[in-house]
Amino acid sequence: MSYVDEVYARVVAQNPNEPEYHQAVKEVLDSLKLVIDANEEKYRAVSLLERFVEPERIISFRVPWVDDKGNVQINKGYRVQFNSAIGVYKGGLRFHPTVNQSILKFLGFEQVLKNSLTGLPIGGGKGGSNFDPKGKSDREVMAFCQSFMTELYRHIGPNVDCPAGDIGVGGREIGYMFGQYKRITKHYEGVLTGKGLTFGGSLVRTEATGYGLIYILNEMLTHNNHSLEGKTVIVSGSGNVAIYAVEKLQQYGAKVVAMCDSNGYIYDKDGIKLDVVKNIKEVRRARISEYVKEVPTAVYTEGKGIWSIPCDIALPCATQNELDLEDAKMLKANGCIAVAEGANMPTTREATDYFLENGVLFMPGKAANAGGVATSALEQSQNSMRMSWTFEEVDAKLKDIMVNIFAKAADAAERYGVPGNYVAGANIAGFEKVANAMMAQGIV
Ligand code: NDP
Ligand code: 2IT
Repeated sequence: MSYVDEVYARVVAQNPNEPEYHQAVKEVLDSLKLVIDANEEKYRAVSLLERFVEPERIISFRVPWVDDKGNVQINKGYRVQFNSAIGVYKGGLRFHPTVNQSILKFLGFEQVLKNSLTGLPIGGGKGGSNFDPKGKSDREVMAFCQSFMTELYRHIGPNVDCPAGDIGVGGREIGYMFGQYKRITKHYEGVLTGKGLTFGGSLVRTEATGYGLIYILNEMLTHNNHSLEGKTVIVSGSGNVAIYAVEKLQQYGAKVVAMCDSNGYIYDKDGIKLDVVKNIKEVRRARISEYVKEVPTAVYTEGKGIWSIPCDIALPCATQNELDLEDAKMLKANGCIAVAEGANMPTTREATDYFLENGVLFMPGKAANAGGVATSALEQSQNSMRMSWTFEEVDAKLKDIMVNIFAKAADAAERYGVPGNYVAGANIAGFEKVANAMMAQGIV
């Protein structure tokens, strides 16, 4: 058995019932095969791959809090500190009822390679809770965040581990957690990113993942003789990533015709009115179905099905495994030329392979959505310097980082004889830096 297959078999045997984690590891190891085979003896001698797939540490704790009716609620809390070879653990916190160890390990594993690709000195981690912020009052969300941080604070710090937002964790939650961290530790420091602008947040962090996605998409299209101008686009989700992807797409002259949430999707043939979506999602925290009340010419459909709408470009920006083989075939049949992942692992393995084998340009999440964490790292830098850069300065750095990520993925794909395969390219380029740092630091 090859070294890669051996390590994958070991991951499956030692981590039962963790399908998302298996999926992420398999995709990465498969595309690293060429690199690993070329260095097999060197890596085997120090069990590099076995260490690469094993989180350095997983912290798991209970989160008790009291709801508005006076009932005691208990949730699970986690932090996966995956790999610190190239920097302080960095990665988001997800609050969603589906959160479990498998999902956080897959996200932490992806984060290690993503953070490496940014070129910035950040290690990889991920955390969160099965708490569902949906339908909770502000006070309940605050009570939960304070309790969560009362345990988490002892495991994090600006030179230890620096969490940020993800699904269900935005500016409101980061604010409550920052307040509690400061209260407990008496340290005013950049321990979380995505903070409000009045207390250490960075301009562009809110927009960064969505904007970065479009910067790298634009780069991929340009290199393949296409452009965004006049293209019809579907963006799934209607959260932080989706909203700012749509904003930047519209600035580039593309037309977004569909968005969704977990209940259903909207189709607006005239182009999505983003101010309406922002008001529904960012202000009222309501459902996307409300859109058709304000734009009666649009259509709302309950349930899945967003990928059945014809488009030139598809950007999955909601959650893992939201686009499967059937969807991929439908997109291709309808003329889709490019897919870029705003979310983490939104495309199933079968669908990814289908795109790659059928000439659809495909940019994987660890490259495509790295603009968020990259701008988080820029926030950390500003906090350390006790300075803040202007919107234009941060945006220019973000654009540069995304252009560089494209170049790294494209170059690694070329070097290993799979030109245009940005999945392999991103995995290889991300891995090379981490592996090099791990080799240099000995058996730790
Ligand atoms: P938000 O919580 O802001 O938005 C998530 C969106 O996805 C919502 O519209 C939500 O709908 C939808 N969604 C979530 N779960 C499901 C589901 N099971 N089925 C269908 N729709 C669903 O999260 P973000 O926008 O921050 O994150 C979206 C994705 O981007 C995630 O995969 C995240 O890991 C990734 N990401 C985020 C970054 C960031 O900076 N925020 C950085 C890099 C990646 P509903 O409201 O109904 O739940
Ligand atoms: O998946 C991700 O990259 C994020 N949720 C952002 C992490 C961060 O530290 O900004």
